[in-house]
Amino acid sequence: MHHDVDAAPRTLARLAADIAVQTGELIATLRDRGVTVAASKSSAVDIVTEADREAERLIVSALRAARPADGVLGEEGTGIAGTSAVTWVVDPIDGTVNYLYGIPAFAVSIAATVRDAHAFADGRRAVAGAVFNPRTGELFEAWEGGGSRLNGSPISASGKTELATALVGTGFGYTAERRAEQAEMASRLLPLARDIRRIGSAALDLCNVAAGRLDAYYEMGLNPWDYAAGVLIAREAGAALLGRDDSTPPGEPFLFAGDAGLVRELRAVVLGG
Ligand code: LIP
Repeated sequence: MHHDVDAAPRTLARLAADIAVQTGELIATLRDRGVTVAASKSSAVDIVTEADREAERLIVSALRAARPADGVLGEEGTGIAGTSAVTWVVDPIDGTVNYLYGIPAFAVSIAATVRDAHAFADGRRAVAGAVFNPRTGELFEAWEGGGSRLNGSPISASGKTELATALVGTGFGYTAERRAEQAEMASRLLPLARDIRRIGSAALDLCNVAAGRLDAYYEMGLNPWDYAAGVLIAREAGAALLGRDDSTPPGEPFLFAGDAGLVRELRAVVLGG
């Protein structure tokens, strides 16, 4: 429990969920009207749409109205330093390429985080969070010590420990150099696991681990907004979150999620150990 937080984590989770659903409805409406690429970021295929930007404006406005002293960090450029112990870390559309192509695997991710130098690579730890996929109507939410829920019902990770029968999620970056490195990792893993899934949204991958739909997930090169809410939802559902080794916090460069024993075996394969 972070004693400086001036609201119960459960209250923060409800706020995150309410704004995530409201924003999800907006991006679904915008998608139905048609979406175009507004700009590219790290590469020609790392894209942002006007919907990303409009959704982030909605999230920031709603958070500032409800909790004006909090900070906000957003994928599309929001960087507000607050005066409270809480910084909101938000991804208005996680799974942007799926969103552009109309593949129904994208989500709004909103996390209330506090400073924690040891929990994750970005020096923050979510105490409450929500991930909402407007296409499936699935709202994942969690708060520290409160467990994880999917549309209000408790969920738990699979607890699978055997790699050979594990379904493993992963993702790939937006530059050719990184994708070549990630391809080598995936090629080492593919013969040794049940199968691999590349769903296209880190937030949904982590929620799938929390719901037992994936036995494990790993990715290299995620940003804090990709994982901030999902790691809390996965952890509160019983998954372990590990970095590139047991003394390195998860996040950037590596994040692994699942049963601790399974993830250590998975990590050794992926990293070529
Ligand atoms: C995406 C992540 C996904 C990763 C993609 C991309 P975005 O975030 O959720 O796991 O593989 O490369 O980073 O760009 O859709 O917000």
